Amino acid sequence: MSRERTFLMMKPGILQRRLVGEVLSRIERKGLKLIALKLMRIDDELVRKHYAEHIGKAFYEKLAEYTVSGPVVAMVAEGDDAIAVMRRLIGPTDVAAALPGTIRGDFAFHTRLNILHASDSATSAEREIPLFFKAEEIQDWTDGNERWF
Ligand code: FUP
Repeated sequence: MSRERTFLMMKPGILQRRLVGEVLSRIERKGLKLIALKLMRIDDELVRKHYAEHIGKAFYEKLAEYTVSGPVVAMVAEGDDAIAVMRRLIGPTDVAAALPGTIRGDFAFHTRLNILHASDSATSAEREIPLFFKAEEIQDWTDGNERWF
């Protein structure tokens, strides 16, 4: 088990469908600690950097267009094994395989609109966090519980 930071991004559909509070509450209820959060608009350059691994794939253009189509909520959450915990909470990329009880299982019907991004590895998190946040936008705080672990 290791203390990790993960980058999360609610895509425009979450705001359009007024699901920000619902999704945020699931992340907090699980126990992840939010250390950065902002409502922002992504431009074409940032979407290209964020989804660099998908450039050239058949779905890339529509994915990029969708991601810049409205504001997003960018976040950094911290916790033990935060990357794997968040991926399980969200459910698989293919929404048809996402089980009820997961965020994608409960709220996403199309894979392209699968509503929430979460880093898939520590390497991805290290690359993604500075794309969206300056160091001073990240709050390093403790709730005191760390001493029990
Ligand atoms: P994830 O890390 O679960 O968001 O999955 P990926 O990085 O593989 O995919 C990034 C985004 O591309 C997803 F949000 C949805 C979109 N996508 C498609 O539209 N079609 C696909 O076949 C795969 C992914």
